[in-house]
Order: sequence, then structure tokens, then C-alpha cells
Amino acid sequence: MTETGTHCWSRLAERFRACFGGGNALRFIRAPGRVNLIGEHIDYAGLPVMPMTIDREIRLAFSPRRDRTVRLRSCDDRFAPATFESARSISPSPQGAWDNYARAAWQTVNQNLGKICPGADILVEGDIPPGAGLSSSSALVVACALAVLAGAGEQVDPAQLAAWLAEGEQYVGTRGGGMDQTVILCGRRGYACRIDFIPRRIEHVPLPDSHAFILCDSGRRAEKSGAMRARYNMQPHLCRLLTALMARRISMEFGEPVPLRWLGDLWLGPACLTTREFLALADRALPDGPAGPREVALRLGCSVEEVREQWFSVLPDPDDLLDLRARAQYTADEYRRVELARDALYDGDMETLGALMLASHEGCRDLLGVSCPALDETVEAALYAGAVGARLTGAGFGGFVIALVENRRAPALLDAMNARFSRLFPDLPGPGAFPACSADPAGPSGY
Ligand code: NG1
Repeated sequence: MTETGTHCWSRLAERFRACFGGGNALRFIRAPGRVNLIGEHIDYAGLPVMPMTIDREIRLAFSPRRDRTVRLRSCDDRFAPATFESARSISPSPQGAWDNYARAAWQTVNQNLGKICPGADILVEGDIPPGAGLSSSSALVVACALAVLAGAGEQVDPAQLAAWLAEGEQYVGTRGGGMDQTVILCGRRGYACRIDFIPRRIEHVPLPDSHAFILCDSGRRAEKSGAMRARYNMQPHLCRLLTALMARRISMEFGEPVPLRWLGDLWLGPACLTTREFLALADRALPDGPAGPREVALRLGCSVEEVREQWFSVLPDPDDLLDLRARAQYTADEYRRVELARDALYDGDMETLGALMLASHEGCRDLLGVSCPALDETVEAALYAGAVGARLTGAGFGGFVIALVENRRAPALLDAMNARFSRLFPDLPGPGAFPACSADPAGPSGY
């Protein structure tokens, strides 16, 4: 759990002065991590999701500068110092470099405000485990963006800033949606945050008193760089291909073009389909069984070469056949589960919420292929230790599992999952499990 109170801020201030020297007035910002309760891999399709903030956070001490230089340091020696200039277009460091998140924040704010904001000296610390599906990277982007705005004396509505940063974080090479930045900026302590993207809307749904959410480490890290990034990006890419195929089919049937920006537009946009209609359309629009460029070209009405170039060459393995119906089925199922999960939270029906979480995990495992044995086994272990539901959270491929458990069983579940973690991963730092408590959204802090 995050260390609270004045102690951590005064220690950060001391370290800041040791790094950059004293003199200038210091400011402080914190941005929480998040756990997604349900609605996985559908934010970039424009469909609703339901994450919550957690009490693990990124903390910044910073001092705005008069010039455009940004000097970035971390309390963690694994992250090398970096310096860059604030500009409309900022060239990135090599892929995977941590300072790209700060560069993304500066570039995004500069471009959206239409002015070049001043630089800053920044010292970063935090306790969100990286590569864990808990959004340490978006928390860093959000915290840096708040520092840019503070230095420029500007204020932007949090939901607006989240929309900017959802686009802006694509600077680092991932093609994600807007879930993380939105909950980090607009979440609320004591509530899950149901987020709609079409149109943009946030609903704070009260968390239960009777049950706790516990985060359990699978022991496998999934940094979104290299091969993992390609596997992640394949999912939004598949959604865009589904959108193109379904737009073509529905336009043919309507006899006029039906523009779709996102797959979610089929439900929430001009087509206004029910889920039953969506699945029936998917049956008519999508190749039956694993499809290659030839099957897709036939349905899109363009050449095999064009399809190979636009849709297959960017896949981690361009020779792979795609099961597009599985992706459509998963998307429809998960959309429905988010609706049901919100109702279950309002009704205090935690058995139902648990069952929905488990079904969501199974969909991620069987239909999307974004789980892995370490995550599946951690879900199993959590259920065995008394959880009413458990699932991977975030992009997948590793990281943490979120488990739902009755309060009176929470201590036993924590003990069991911590013991399992130390037994299986004696060389990894713990804890293997800890309670996910909701937290305040990102903002200025002080002592
Ligand atoms: P994490 O777990 O932070 O890598 C990613 C995306 C989300 C969402 C989830 C899957 C970013 C910044 N985040 O989250 O938008 O698509 O995967 O539900 O790309």
C-alpha cells in the first residue's frame, strides 16, 4: 500500500534538492495506478469498461523552469536520467525507454494547447509494479501532463485531458484505448468507474462493503515493449479489421454507406444494433473459420495484395490465419458482461459479479489468447483459496490477477496467495498479493 502522509513527500523533496539543487519552489503531484474490474480489450473498440483507481501511485516533485528544458530523474536506479526540450514535436527515445512517457505528455499538452509550454526539473518515484497490468505507464503520463499544465499556469478539465492523453500515449507505440488515463484522472475513492466512450461519460458505481478486491501477482511480467507490444497491438488492429468488414456488409445491406469509426458504433452509433443483431451481422460479414488475406479480400472487395499489405503485414506473424468470429463473439460477450457487472455492483450481488469476472477471464484466455499459464494458474489458485471470482486485469500476457472475495475470507486468501507466491517465485520481490483499495484521482499534492 502507498506510503501516505507528509513523510514520503518531505523525503522526495530532499532527494529532489540532492538531484537538482535547492532554491526553486517545489510542487508535487500524485497519480494512482488502476485495476480493471471488467471490460477488457474493448476500450479501443469504443465500448464501456469498469476499472477503479488503486492506492499505489506515481509521485512527482517538480520545479517549473523558465526555459524549455525538461530534466527527468527517477528515484529508481533502473531508470536512467533523461533530458529533452519541450516542443510541438518531440523526437522519442528508443522504444521501451521510460522517458518516452514524459515526452508523450509534453508533446500532447503542447499540441492540444497550441503553445509550447515551459520545461521542468522532475524527480519521479512510485510503488506501482511495472509490467503488471496496473497502469504504471499511464500514471506517469498523467502525472507529467499535470506538471506541464501547472508549469504553464493552465487548467484543463480532467475528462478532456484524459481524451488528449489517450491519443497522446500512442506516442510510445501502443495502440490502446482511453480507459487508463480516464480512470486515473476521473476515478473516485470508494467507487468503480464505469467509462463510456460513445458518447464520453463517467459513472461512479459504489464499491461493495461486503467484499474486497485482492491483487495477486502471477509472477510473470508483461512489459509492453518488443514482442509483447506487437501482441497487444494486434487486438486493436483486429477490431479495426472487424469494423471495416462489418461496415462493408451493413452498407451493402442498407444500400448506402454506414460510416463506422469504432466497432462499438454498431451498438452505440448510427446502426443501433442489439447484441443479437450484432452477432447475426458478424455471421454474415465475417469469414467462417480461420481466415487469410484471400478470404478477407473477398469480403472487403479489394485485392489480396492490398489486404496483405494493410491488414496482415503488421501482425506479429503475418502468415497467421485470423479467427475474426472469435474476436466478435468475445467483444459482444464482454460488452454484455460490463452491463451486468454494473447492475451486480448496484444490487450488491457479488456472486454474480464473481461469475462475470471469471467468464471474462475465460474469454480473454480462449477467444483472445491474451492470457498465459501463469495467469490461468493464479486465477485457479485464487478461486481455490476462497475467491468468488478472479480474472487477469489489463492487457494480459502476465501481470496481476484481480480476485473478489468476501471480507471475512480476505485474510486467508491473502495468506494463501502470498505463500504460493513465495514458494513459486522465491527470487521475486513481494508481496505476492495485496488488497486493491480505491484511491483519489490524480492531482496536486503537498505537505
Ligand atoms: P495496460 O494493462 O495498462 O497495458 C492496456 C491499455 C488499455 C486497455 C487494456 C486492455 C494502454 C495505455 N492501456 O492496459 O487501454 O486496452 O490494455 O483492456 O494502452
